[in-house]
Amino acid sequence: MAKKYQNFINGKWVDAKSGKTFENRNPANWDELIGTFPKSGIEDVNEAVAAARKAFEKWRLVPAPKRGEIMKKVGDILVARKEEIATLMTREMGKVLMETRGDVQEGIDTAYYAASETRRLFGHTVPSELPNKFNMSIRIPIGVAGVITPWNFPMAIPTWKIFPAIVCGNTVVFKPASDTPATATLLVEILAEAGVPEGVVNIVHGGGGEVGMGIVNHPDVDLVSFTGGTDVGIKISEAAAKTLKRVSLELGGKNAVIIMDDADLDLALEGVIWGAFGTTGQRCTATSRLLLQEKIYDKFMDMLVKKTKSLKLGNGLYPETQVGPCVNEGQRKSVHSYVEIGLSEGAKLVCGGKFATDGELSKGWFYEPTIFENVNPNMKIAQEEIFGPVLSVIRFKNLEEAIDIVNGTIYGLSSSIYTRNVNDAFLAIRDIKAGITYINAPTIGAEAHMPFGGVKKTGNGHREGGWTVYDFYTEWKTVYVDYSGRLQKAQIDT
Ligand code: UN1
Repeated sequence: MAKKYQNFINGKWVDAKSGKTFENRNPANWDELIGTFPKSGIEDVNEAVAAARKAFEKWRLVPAPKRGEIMKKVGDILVARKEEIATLMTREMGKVLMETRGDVQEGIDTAYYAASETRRLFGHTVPSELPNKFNMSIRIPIGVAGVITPWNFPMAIPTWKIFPAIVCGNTVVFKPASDTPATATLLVEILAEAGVPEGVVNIVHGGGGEVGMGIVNHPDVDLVSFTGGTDVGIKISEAAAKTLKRVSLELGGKNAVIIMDDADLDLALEGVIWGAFGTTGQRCTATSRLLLQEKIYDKFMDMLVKKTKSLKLGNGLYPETQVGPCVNEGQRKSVHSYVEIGLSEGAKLVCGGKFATDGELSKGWFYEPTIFENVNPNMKIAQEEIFGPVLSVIRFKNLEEAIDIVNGTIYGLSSSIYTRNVNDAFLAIRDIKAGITYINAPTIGAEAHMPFGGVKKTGNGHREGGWTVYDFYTEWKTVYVDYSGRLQKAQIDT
């Protein structure tokens, strides 16, 4: 019997008020049911927000280092249960075990960073312009945070949002993607086990329309953090404007790797394969465009196609598997529709381009790793986020032209250049319009203690990760202490 999962509201596991449920199946094998989950509605959201609001009044008064002690425990439990979580995650969304272990590790790193940050959370003290007066600015918690997360990093991304939110003294209503509700539930169980008090973190399962937008529209939710598609991000931003919520958006990408003639091609090959086909291309940081300089074009294409054809698809639990399935039927269809668009635009398909259905693969959403060449930078396959194992290859003459191509999309998340020329590396750092630039490394591989996010339509200016995310989850209070014993008038008593 598959497990029956529940919402967690005010410290209690409960069904959706409507009693409705939805199923979650293994994308590598549809016959395997992971569990059933509550299909919640606005009444469940309301209850979770009320619980979070009530819990906030106590939680905000707990000294930050005490909140940090709980966070340290969360990290320790994640370490102890890493293998169990990674296995469940692979069954639930398909990426290979090595990667799901990495996903949990990102959560562990985020936990320990958050724990240590509770002994900093620095403010500023600055001199006053008046005598016997003291000026400082301090960070204060904001209130109830709505956290809406995608399925491609079912542990890492929720931890990037929930951990800084709660160590700053906020409380959380968490809506995970409906493709990865089991991993999300484990995370909430672990938070409770580590001693996070009731109501501080609540999870409400269900669809984006009802639960997600229910959170965004709720007048008692003060801030929303969302990772997902750009279209949805814009809708969230518009809706949240009505209640003047603070919103952090991590949206699409169309990340490119530039390979210069002088690059170490073996190193670049490994990076491109990992960036384009790791997580089956389902990362917002995935390598989706490959720019090859003229002289190495043919040689690198040969190496790339050979390697790509050798990739082993399969169930991510098997040690020999290198590429797992797409997460669900809709995603695989969408990937295939982009392949059809590429063909109709006149790009040349050099490998892949179809469902992978041999043997055991016939029961999962597998898609062959796909490469297009002769891609014009303006084609749809070179402009739109595909979120699957499809790589578009573009030829260029010089660095200036390459950087123009890289910058020629609406997105600006990750980017990379392979070169041995330090001058070219620094020109790329200066001129590529992206939140992240890698030198001699692929477009994926962000570390938890560094700012993460993008420019242009990849986001709205906030950063996750590192020290920067703490600006999102706190409000500044400015404090003046006048110890002169008389009325001092700023700007007037000069
Ligand atoms: C994402 O793709 O949504 O850098 C996040 C990386 C990961 C995080 C990716 N550490 O690819």
